[in-house]
Amino acid sequence: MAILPIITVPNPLLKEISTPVGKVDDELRKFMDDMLETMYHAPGIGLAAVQVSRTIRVLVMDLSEDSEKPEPHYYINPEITWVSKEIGIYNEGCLSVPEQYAEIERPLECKVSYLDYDGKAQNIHCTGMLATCIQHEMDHLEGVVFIDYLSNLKRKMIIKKIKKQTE
Ligand code: GNR
Ligand code: NI
Repeated sequence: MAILPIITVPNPLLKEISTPVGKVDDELRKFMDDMLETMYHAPGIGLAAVQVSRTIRVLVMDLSEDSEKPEPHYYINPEITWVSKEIGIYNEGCLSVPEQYAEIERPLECKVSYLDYDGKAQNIHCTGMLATCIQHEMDHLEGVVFIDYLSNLKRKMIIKKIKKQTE
């Protein structure tokens, strides 16, 4: 396993649309294990492949509490098939926007179809933190980061701060 470097805004890769995965094989599984290790190390609760510089439609997530045993989840070629009319607000962060947080509105619930670690098709109904996190991660696959929902001024200020931090 390996810890991969996580890219931060304004890296132009974060604006790319990720490509569907053709085949769930051992090379992909090894990469997803590295993504998971990178996410735990950060630490974070989710990670999209583009955040470690690979523009493929793969997400990893673990929403278990620190005290519980780990519950890794892998989502390959995920698609949102339904969203609720009800909207929720959550104070979101992102490993590609370090130490910056903002209240973001999203549908409270959604349904997602995807391939799992074994390449098997799955369908889930997401609520709570899972719904928030999976929508945040799926935005990454479309080249969208949560700060893209903020005003131009707020976004510019955040990018300026991060440029200073990473100089
Ligand atoms: O670790 C993360 N925490 C988080 C908190 C609120 C809403 C979304 C997230 S996802 C984020 C990890 C990340 O950047 N995934 O892309
Ligand atoms: Ni993120």
